[in-house]
Amino acid sequence: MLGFIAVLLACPPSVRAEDGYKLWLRYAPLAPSLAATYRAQFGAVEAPTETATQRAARDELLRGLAGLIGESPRRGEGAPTVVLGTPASSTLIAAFRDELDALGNEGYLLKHTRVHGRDVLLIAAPQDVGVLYGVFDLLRRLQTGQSLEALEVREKPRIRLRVLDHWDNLDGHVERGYAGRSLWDWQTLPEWHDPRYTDYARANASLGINGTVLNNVNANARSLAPEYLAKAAALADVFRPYGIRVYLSARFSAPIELGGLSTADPLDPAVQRWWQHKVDEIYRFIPDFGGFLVKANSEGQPGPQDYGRTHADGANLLADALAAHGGVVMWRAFVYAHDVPADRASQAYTEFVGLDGAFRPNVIVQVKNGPIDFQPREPFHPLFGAMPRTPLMMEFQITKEYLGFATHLVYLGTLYEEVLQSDTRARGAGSTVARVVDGSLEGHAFTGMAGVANIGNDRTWSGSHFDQANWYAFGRLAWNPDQAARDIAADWVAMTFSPAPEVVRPIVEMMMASREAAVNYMTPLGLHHLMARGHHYGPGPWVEGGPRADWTSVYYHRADRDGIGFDRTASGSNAVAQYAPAVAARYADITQVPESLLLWFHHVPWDHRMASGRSLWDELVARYSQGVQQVQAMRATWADIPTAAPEHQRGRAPLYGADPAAIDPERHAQIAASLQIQRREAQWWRDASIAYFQSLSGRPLPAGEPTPPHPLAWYQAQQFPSAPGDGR
Ligand code: GCW
Repeated sequence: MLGFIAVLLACPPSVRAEDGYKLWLRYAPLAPSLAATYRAQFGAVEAPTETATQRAARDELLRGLAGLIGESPRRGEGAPTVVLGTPASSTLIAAFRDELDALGNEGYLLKHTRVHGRDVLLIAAPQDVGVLYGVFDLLRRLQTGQSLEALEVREKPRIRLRVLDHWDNLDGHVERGYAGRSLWDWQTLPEWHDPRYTDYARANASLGINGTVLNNVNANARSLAPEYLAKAAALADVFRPYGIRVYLSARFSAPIELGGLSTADPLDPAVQRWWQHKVDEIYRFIPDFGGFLVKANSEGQPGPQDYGRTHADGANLLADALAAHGGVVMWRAFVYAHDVPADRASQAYTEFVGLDGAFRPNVIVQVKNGPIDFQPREPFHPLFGAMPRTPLMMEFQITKEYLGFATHLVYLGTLYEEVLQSDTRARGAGSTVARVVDGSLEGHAFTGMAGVANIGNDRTWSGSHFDQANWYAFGRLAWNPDQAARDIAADWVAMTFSPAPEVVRPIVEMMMASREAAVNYMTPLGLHHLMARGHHYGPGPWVEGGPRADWTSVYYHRADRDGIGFDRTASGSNAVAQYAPAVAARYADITQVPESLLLWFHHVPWDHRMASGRSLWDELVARYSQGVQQVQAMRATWADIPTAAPEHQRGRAPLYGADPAAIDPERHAQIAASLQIQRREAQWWRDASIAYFQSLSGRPLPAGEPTPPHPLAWYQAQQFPSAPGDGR
């Protein structure tokens, strides 16, 4: 009986199991020895509490320290005082004004130093928000077990707009969302401020994300109606202390739908007046409103071309209305017209490149990472480097529309890194996409990076534990696009699971190989757009017919008895010519193009000899099988990572130290189940794709390659009318 009571006391029923809600901000107790080291480095905390941002910074620091190293009555004795603030809030910090001035509005300084004989640890910044960012940086150092000796860190973001794009509809459905329903409860706003809104803001601020577009780019004009502006304003109020501005997607035809005008022509004075009044109204609701994101003349959305005007005319209309308020326009370049028979990969470039220099200074053109649509692998978009007089922002997709939804473990840090480190050669070697996006290549101060959010009301936020890493990696790269995907993964694992090397090492290896695994089992060797129609769930390399050719798979793979691949060289669509000559020459040459992009740029005979010595056909089959094997290897790695004893599971004992290589059983089991789903679906992709391509190539499978268990017709007959995230 006594024993039973002891157990009850040790595990109070109110303690929540690990469910992923806390993201990378768990602040779980560190190993006793590490905690003791840090405890000796943190004395009293001196922090201003005048503004909401100051309070957020102080509260986060105290929360983090309490969780990681514990409350200690002895804390403070002989340890440096932690001083938070700006030159305006602290005379001590004012002495560092010169150093701080160089850090801009959002930078910060972390410094262990002596001031007037006092031992201090400074978290200092020109503005309050920098102090908040500095707190998160310092806590990250603790969470990842880094030394604080001789701490001296100066940071400022390399990119100005670091935004999440939510494709959330007013009815709560999230287009291409696999994490439940929209986080925004439009029904209970503006009165009810769900605490999740604050945690969302904290998580974003921990990465330096400073903007959020609340609604889908396939926009409903009603988002701009007063009742929804009041709701958006309530969210803006919650986010403001965390340095996050609210933006809205604007429907180009809103003057007709909301204003009752007969036209949305950007050159019509009545239309111009309507937008000016609308923008003035928005700023009455949201004084620091960020601006508009616009999808126009793309996939059926209205736009300036409906009136014979250009994308620049459309963007400038909105830019002029926003300019006096300091707002911006993020105008998307994701366009491909219905009536243009050209290779879809070439259309955005064709429509935009001639508009270089035609946009107002507060317009930034938002370009997807590749020329088609967030495929498992694409070459970088040819617009990067091709519009030197126009600020271009990057659009990555964080939600995994084409990479296995929320169940497949696919770390996107490596995809983002591959794109950002691609060399456009626009101004000679070293003209990376990162340097286009951070403005350094052409000297632009107006810069941005957007990520299509993978966030919903699922308890894990992102639909799975590992998809949190993609939100995390996006945010870290938006702050500094030259960070290494591997380092970011290591930080995320340490913060999310445990800083024990036995945990970090194998999980980082899994993550680093995971995107290539998905490429292999879905679209190897430069293949693309082979998914099922509409919902995009699962393989559909046979998709043909329907409203438009470039929504089919056969348009992209062009496989027949002789070969496979899209000829984008001079003998084909010549889309390759949109790249700078040095890049174009490499991609156009079948002996130089990387095999990873072979079938993107070339139509290749099945007998073509690959680097491995195999024929293209044999290589294709081998890659599909390799992808499945890679997922199998991830499962084995995961199974080897032990789960924690119950006291660790409840966060009552240090994860690191007592049982260093342990993960709580809840998350371990859920991830194991996801990997099982991924294994099954990778096999399905392999088998269906091989069955289909074999029906065209007519070739036997290489020795040892298992025959797909079903005939092609079986795979083609599979229907998934309820797959999540559909566009509608
Ligand atoms: O990736 C595709 C999606 C659409 C999306 C579109 C876009 C918001 O399938 O659902 O629409 O791109 O980026 O506009």
